[in-house]
Amino acid sequence: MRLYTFTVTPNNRKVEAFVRHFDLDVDIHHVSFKDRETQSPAYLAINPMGKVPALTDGDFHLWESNAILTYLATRFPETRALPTDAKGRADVDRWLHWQSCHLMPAMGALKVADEKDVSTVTPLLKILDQQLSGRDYILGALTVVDFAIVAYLITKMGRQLDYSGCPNVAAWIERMVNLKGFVATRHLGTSHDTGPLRGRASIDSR
Ligand SMILES: N[C@@H](CCC(=O)N[C@@H](CS)C(=O)NCC(=O)O)C(=O)O
Repeated sequence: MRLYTFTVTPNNRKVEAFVRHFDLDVDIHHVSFKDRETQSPAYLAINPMGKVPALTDGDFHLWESNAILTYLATRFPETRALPTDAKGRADVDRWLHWQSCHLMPAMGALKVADEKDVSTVTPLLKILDQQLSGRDYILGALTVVDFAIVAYLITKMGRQLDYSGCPNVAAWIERMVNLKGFVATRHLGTSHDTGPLRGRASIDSR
């Protein structure tokens, strides 16, 4: 299996961190979309979207980071990172869709905004905080969901949010960035997860 990735973005880092955390037998191949390597005919044959990450497993080509995470967890069941019962699996899908349909757009909007308005992100973090109450990880045990979601909160923008009103999220982020896979991908990132969580854009505690 080969993972095509460009570590400095959340969608890429979530997958590379997963591979490195569990020492999966996956060849990690860095491609740079900044140098347009993702637009080469050879790469477009793997991912016609011309984006990273992508995974090849023989002649099977898979793109979309969350699909890659669940595929890896299925192919490497020893990770125990993907529940197999119907409700557990639905719970994983719920949070993966939440990440791509709600968290990602909200964080993306913050990244490009001139003035940071956290009113879209705040309710999302509150919901995550409730879910993490009494749990070390989002579904209790460590799953693909933790990798998918934390990758968005340890970007430069994610670290600038004020988590004082979301103590469970703050504790979980610290737990996650100290996992082997995120430590191993830290040096490849830009300013992800350097320094403590700090408040600039404020999330109140109400
Ligand atoms: N929904 C996709 C998003 C993939 C994506 O947008 N990748 C970005 C980096 S995070 C990319 O390759 N951008 C380069 C480009 O659009 O040319 C996923 O989760 O994998």
